[in-house]
Amino acid sequence: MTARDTRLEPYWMPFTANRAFKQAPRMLVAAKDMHYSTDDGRQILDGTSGLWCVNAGHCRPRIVEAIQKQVATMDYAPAFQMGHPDAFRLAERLAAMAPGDLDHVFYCNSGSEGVDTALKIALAYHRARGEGHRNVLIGRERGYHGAGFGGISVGGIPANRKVYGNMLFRVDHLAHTHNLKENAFSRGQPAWGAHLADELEARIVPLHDASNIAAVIVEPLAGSTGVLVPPKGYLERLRQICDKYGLLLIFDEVITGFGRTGPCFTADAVGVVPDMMIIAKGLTNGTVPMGAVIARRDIYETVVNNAPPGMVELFHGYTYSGHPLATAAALASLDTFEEEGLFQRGQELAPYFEQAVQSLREMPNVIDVRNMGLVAGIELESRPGAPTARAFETFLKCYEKGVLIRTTGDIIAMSPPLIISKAQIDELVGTLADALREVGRNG
Ligand code: PXG
Repeated sequence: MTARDTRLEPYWMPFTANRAFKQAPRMLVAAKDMHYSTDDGRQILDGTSGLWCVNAGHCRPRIVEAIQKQVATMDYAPAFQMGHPDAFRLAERLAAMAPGDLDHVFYCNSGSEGVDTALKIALAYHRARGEGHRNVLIGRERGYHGAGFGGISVGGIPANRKVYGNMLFRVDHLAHTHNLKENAFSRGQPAWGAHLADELEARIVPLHDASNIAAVIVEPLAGSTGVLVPPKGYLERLRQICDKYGLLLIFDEVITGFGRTGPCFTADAVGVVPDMMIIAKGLTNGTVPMGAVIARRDIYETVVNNAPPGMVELFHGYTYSGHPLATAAALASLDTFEEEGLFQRGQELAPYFEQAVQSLREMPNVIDVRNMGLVAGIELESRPGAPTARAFETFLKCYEKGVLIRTTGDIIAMSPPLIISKAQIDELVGTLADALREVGRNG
């Protein structure tokens, strides 16, 4: 039986136009390094690291072997009131990699669960400090924090609000930082926009009163809503204001972690230490689902030391927290990143990547190109009356031509594995340029 013989109807696909897909499916059947193979025998250059997660490239031997070995040795270990050594080893390594005194790691299975976990830890922390009234959570417009009710509430995506409402009602949002008039075609962090952080102090703190606000959560670089690169000084300013009013600052580094914007974390790239960091995706190189929250020591100690001895301190966790396959995959992924110097490699390639993607400004309908590290967003002017059509046609054309990109609205995102070569950057960007020209001819 080939993939083509498979009945497609029973699978309700996530974030997918199900009916259109099932009429013209795109099936991937294998992957190696920079490429996918399709069921009709084509090679597809992976310009998106899967969904922003396969940072070291596909089916890397060390990671594959570690997972195979682990599943044959101990398939599962209970996560509550029991441990296994790799969960502790991984926490120690992540603590060493994380900035500042972020040195306690709570495991979950996805970015969405990581977001829920961080928000709950923020509430638990303030309660342990005797400030349980601090329960307002501040997100940002155009923020994406996964698909849970917590994440969609602090997130800022209108389509989520429209269908699911805003079920965490003690939330507010900062304005997003996207501004084409001021920042179009910025290379790296835009110069304009640090002052947008001042809204936290000027509007949000006075409105809710600082004594009621638990935390501010932002993606240091917003990925899903179109690669919004933080203006210079913006995250620094958020940090200062959070410090001034006792608000926790949470960086959602689900997309930006593990070398995407340069160093391991974007917190490092901008020199800002948050109070908690959410990671997932690249943590296991996309192989086994895993997320985690890394919290500052004081947060852990405050919550833990506030509970009576012998009692569970944080009423939270998942059956698969620290799953042995995930910890094995994560340890092997960190080994691969380290042995191959992949974060360094990404940083060295970034100027070449920037030069290549910025050349796309000459293509039809392109109204912005933005980039940082090995991530780029190309914004197209929407076709009148048909928003998203241009970008999606471009995606389909690229796929026909053997290149995988991602689109959101009329924005194209590229986030290739850090093992990409210069020739492959040329192929990725060259193919996209051809596709943009062809789509431009359709109007
Ligand atoms: N936070 C951020 C910043 C994310 O980007 C999540 C949380 C949720 O992670 P999980 O593992 O629950 O999906 C994400 C996920 C895309 C795309 O192409 C982005 C994500 C997922 C799938 C596609 O924009 N981000």
